[in-house]
Amino acid sequence: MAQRITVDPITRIEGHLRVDCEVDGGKVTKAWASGQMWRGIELILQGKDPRDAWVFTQRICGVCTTSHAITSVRTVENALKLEIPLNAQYIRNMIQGAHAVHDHIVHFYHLSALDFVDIVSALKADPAATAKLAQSLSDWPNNSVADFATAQKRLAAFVNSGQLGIFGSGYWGHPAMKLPPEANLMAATHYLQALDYQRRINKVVAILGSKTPHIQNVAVGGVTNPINFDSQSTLTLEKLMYIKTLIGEVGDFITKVYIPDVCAVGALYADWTAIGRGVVNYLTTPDMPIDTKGTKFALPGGYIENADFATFKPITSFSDPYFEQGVKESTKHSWYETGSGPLHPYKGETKPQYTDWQDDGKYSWIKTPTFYDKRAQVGPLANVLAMYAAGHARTKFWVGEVLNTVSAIAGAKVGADALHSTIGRHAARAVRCVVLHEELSNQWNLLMENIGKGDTTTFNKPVFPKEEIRGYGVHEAPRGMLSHWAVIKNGKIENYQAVVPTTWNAGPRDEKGNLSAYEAALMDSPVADAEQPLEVIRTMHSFDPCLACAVHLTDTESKSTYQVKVA
Ligand code: NFE
Ligand code: MG
Repeated sequence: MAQRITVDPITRIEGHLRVDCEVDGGKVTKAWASGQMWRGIELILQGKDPRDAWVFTQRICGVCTTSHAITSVRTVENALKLEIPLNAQYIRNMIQGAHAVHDHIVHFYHLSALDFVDIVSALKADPAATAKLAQSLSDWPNNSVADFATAQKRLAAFVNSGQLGIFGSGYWGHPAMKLPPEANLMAATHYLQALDYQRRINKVVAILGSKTPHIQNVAVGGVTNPINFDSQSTLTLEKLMYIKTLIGEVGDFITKVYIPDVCAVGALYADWTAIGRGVVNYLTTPDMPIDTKGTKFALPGGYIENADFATFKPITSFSDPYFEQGVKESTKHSWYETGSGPLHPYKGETKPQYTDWQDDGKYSWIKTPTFYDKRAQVGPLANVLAMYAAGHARTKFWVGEVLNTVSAIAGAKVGADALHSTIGRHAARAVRCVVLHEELSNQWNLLMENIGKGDTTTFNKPVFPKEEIRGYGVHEAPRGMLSHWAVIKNGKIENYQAVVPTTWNAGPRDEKGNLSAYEAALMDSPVADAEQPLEVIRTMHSFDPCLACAVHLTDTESKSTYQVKVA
């Protein structure tokens, strides 16, 4: 008989995600993903000055704050057909690159590695054998016997205190945990080291953005960082050199720790390359514009259908009609009025209509976006596949490196098809992280060169016409393609819609009943113990859910903090 599992909320994500599954014969046979809160930021924006929208939209999330800020100003700039000074593009690119590198490191180590790594088992490891294992993977200087012994003592003190704190609800000793104690100690030690490196790269965001989370330095028309090497209150040479140092410090951590760890987890959990495939239409946007008009990019993007590289269609500019015309959102299964069917975001409506949970009806606060009426998966995997299909040299290089390393550790050839999976999403995120890190250095060089030419411009003043204008902004955020859409009249916002990465991946069933990427990825997943659905959590975490973004919308009912219900 089928058993129903409800995990509500899923933890180690942002926001309130509920997942329901029916499990029969040890496998998932039905799945539902649901956003459990609503805030209505799209409605708050109506009537506001478009130059202020970024300050509000940035509050959609506490994680990808920079993403919503930058996307919002791009939206208004697109409506005004405003060109952006090169310095402003480079500074924004550096902020988004540094932010994403921080975000990807945190996601792997702090939000998801413990789905595969058993902290309690790490206490049984031999530090000398752990050092041997780690040194066989890379020459990272902090892989010494002393490093592992010290980390193990810290963990033991924590576990022996009897209060596991943030590690309290992990499924330690679960039958699906397969790493030997040494691999667990290696990863747990790197978990602690990663806390330091994510902080260093996030400093780049704080310096350029004046603070993080929630940067302060963007404006419709550019950025508010005056460039003047002679004044301490501006972006000085000293600050730029410090940024270069911070970028340099994090590079080795990515190539010598993050990449090898993901490869080792991928190889030792090779069965997870066949789980969690889900929706394999992939949508991603080009990003890091390197001209003033948004027509040339450091990083390509586009659409791939049905996991087939041959179908790759690039998105070529920040005003490409191919993207602009392809997006619609359905509310058939969401807690909003349905009206006459799916709507393009310029015409998008946000009229809440709560019905309680209905398996076959409405069951989520998330809307359901489609691209030319098809479901799409967004995120680092989509991004890496599109950059690969577009021939981006460094992406091709790093995908090759990762697949070779995984094959070497696994002792069997692992091909690109393995990427369409739960573990593939982690591998792709690591590839994206290193590619972004390299591009971050390039953007620093471009900025320095441009300032060297005597250009210190960072802002073009926006002027709003009386008549109605509309525009959209896109950005490849850490969790995937983000777009904002605005209709502006007489200098005021008439309509504003955000179609967010987690909205793409986690929206409920579409008009035709097709599953979201989250739901589809859960289908056929093994579940060894319905009371401890670790496998479900692994696949959900591989997407790096952000429900705050997905519904951009406060839970007024208090809920218990963590429950798994098996009916
Ligand atoms: Ni709230 Fe976000 C990212 C955006 S998410 S984290 O990345 O945009 O779906
Ligand atoms: Mg929306």
